[in-house]
Parts: sequence; structure tokens; C-alpha cells
Amino acid sequence: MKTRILTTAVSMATLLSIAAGVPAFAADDKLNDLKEQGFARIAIANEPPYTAVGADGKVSGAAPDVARVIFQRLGVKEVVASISEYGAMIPGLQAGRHDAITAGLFMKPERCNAVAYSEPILCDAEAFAVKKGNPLKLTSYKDIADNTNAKIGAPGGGTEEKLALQAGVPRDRVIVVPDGQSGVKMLQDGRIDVYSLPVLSIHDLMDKAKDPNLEVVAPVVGAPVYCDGAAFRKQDVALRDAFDVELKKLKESGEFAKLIEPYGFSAKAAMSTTRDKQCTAAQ
Ligand code: 6CS
Repeated sequence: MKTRILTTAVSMATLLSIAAGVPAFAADDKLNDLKEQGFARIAIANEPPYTAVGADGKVSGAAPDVARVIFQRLGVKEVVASISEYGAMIPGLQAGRHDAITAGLFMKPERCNAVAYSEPILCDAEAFAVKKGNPLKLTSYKDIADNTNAKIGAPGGGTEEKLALQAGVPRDRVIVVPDGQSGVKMLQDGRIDVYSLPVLSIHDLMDKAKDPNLEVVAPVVGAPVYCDGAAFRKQDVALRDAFDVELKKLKESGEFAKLIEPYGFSAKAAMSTTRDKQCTAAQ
């Protein structure tokens, strides 16, 4: 009886995948392709502690470190990173330039519709870097919208840019900032009044800037806590599922906490939520 059910189940899966235009065997090819390729091409942003590229070209950061361990357990020896703006990551994945996005790309409904996310990995709130004393008293994206002189810097296609626009900040007061160092410089030069990134990223930048004339506002009032996951193409859901099996083992063994908590992330935060919850949360 069991074999028959299994047989029926397999033929049903085959029928469904062929109906979806994807030959059943193709779904599992991606992992085999990566094993043969010897590496997985990952998109990163170079925004520590999520992702970082050292002067020697070495890739680190919580997201690539978790991805590297998981891909190795799946039989893919290495990860090869390319730096991308957040807003270009999903188009790059869909165009086949990346095999996965492991960059702290936060789960949001529109992104969850475009990619196949793993279960949650890195969770964080949002933050502002402002001039000492927070002269414009900016503690929320709405405060920025309400102050007609205030300009915010944020990553292109990133969550903070979207939150500012959704709060009513006009497009000409939302300045796209290519990287952390540029954001700090623009704030120091007064070209922006606030630079917004996730809390851990802003703290990393401030620790390195060592500028007594800057301070951090965290968490941003009214902004959600987000979680990322590794993101795969929709048609690579079998690879995503295999990734999730190994991620679950890492979480259960305690290795997951050992990988991400030295960077300041909370394993408990990621383990207390799910992809489904993150993808359906109103944000
Ligand atoms: O997912 C995003 O859009 C945001 N994630 C991180 C880790 N940094 C900034 C970016 O906007």
C-alpha cells in the first residue's frame, strides 16, 4: 500500500511539474550543476556584518559564512561572491548571474513573490546615523517626511529607501547611497541629514568611523524587525529545500548560533520565526 501511495505521489509530482512546464528531473539539476561547477555564485552587498569583502578579497560576513557551510554540506565546495546593489540582486538572480543571494536581503511580500527564500537566517531592526544631538529630532521615517528640509541616505532598492518613500518622504529627499563609507561621508559633509541601514550595519560603520560628531538612533520608531533568508530562483525550489534541510540541522545542532552570534546576530530571533510569517507580515 505504502509503495503504491509513494508511486502515486511521485507520478503526481511529475504530472504537476510537467504541467508547470518544468520537467520533473530538471528541478533537481541545479544542485547537480553546482556540484559539477564546484562553487555557488552568491550575490552580496559588502555591508558588514551581513557581508564583507576584505582587502585580500576574502569574503566573510554572517550570510556568506552560513551559506558556505551549507553549500559544502550539499557537496558544493566553495562560494564565489559578486557585489551588487540590493535593488539589482533579484534581477541578477533571475537573469542567471547568481545562483543565490546571501546578503541580508530582507524578506518582504514583493520579494517573496519573486524568489524562493530559505527559512530565516539574519534578523535585525532599522537604525539612523545622525549628527550628534540629533538636531532635527529624527526618530522615524515619518519624522523625515514631516521635515521638508531633511534628506535621508539609503541603499538603492533597499528596505530603508522603501520605508522612507512609504512614509511620504518625496523622491528628491531620498538619496541613494552606494556603500557605507559614502553614507558616512555624505552625513559628515551635511549632504544628507540621516543615513539609514539595519542596526548592526550602522553600528559597524560608526565603530569604524570613530566620529564623535555622529550618533545612532536605534531602533527606528515604527519600523518592523526584518529577517533575511538565502534567496533562490523560483525554479530552483529543490535547491532551496535542500538548503533548508541543512539550515535546520545547523540550527538544531547549535552550529548556527556559533556562526552568526559572533557577528552580533541572534540565533533565537531567526529560530522564533518562519519564512511564511516573514513573507506575509505587513511591512
Ligand atoms: O534587505 C534590504 O533591503 C536591506 N538589507 C540589509 C542587510 N541592508 C540594507 C538593505 O536595504
